Amino acid sequence: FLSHPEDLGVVAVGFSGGQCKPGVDAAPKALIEAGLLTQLRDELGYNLHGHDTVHNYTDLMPASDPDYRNMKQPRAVSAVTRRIAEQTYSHAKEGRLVLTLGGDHSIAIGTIGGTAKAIRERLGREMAVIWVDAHADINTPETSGSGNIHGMPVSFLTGLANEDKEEFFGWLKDENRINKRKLVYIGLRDVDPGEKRILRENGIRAFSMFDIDRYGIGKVMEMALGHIGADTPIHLSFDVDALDPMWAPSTGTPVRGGLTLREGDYICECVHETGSLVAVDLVEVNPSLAEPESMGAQETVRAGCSLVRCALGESLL
Ligand code: 6HN
Ligand code: MN
Ligand code: MN
Ligand code: MN
Repeated sequence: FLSHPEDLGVVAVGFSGGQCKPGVDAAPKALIEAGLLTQLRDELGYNLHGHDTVHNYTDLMPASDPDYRNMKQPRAVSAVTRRIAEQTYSHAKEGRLVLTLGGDHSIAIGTIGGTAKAIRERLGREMAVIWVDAHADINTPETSGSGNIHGMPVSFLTGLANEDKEEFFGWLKDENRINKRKLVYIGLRDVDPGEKRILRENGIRAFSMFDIDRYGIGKVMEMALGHIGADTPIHLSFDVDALDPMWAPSTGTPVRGGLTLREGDYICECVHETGSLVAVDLVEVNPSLAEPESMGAQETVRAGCSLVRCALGESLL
């Protein structure tokens, strides 16, 4: 699906407005300083594009941003994700693999919105999304208890949440949306009651930690990729909190009982192995949440680097 599979479009997103804890905007810098992009270039052989800037989108910040339909900072998140969608779109339109380093998970409205549109235009295809997360992030503004938009991106992307006003995600069109039948979750263990109802009523395929314990990660990946079907472009959106806090403690909404680092890497390796990967997001690394002496921030950054390298083919012999 990629015209130049060795060309990698990088979007480094220093944005934290989809939730309330400062620090997640510093993740791209931390990941890059840990050597991630150098490794992708020197060890994995990618030609990097757009990697020189960490975007903070300050020019898009509204002077005032009161809640709307229960959403916190809706104008900022809408404007920033709209810009991100333009960025991922232009990389994907060139046939590049797109890597987005978040940032909180609200940014997936932009990353997926942009690649979905480019894949439709270039290939005439609907892309699939593999969402790896402790959470389902499929609250509508009305079902959300927190009002944090990082808990809502999938509802906007699937059209389960809708809004006409431009400044509140009204810019999202059908061409940006994904088919809920081509969406698969892996790693869920903290899903809100309203989200469970949405998953059930819409028949959305989800593999929780229960399924991973029952079947093992090997079988779960077989079933997840089987659901998507061979030869379908895949966007992988990986929330680092899918990993157990033992491996990724420095994140805004940690939940115990998660994936081992090895299981996370395996998910990424399997997706790479399909040859159908068109975009990867790594989100919710927040280097300022762990106690400095615990080394938790460094551990989380290292885990994030490992996931990205595996998704981009490090494990191939
Ligand atoms: N994430 N379901 C909770 C909420 O606030 O809607 C948590 C969301 C977490 C979002 O981790 O990307
Ligand atoms: Mn090329
Ligand atoms: Mn998430
Ligand atoms: Mn999460």
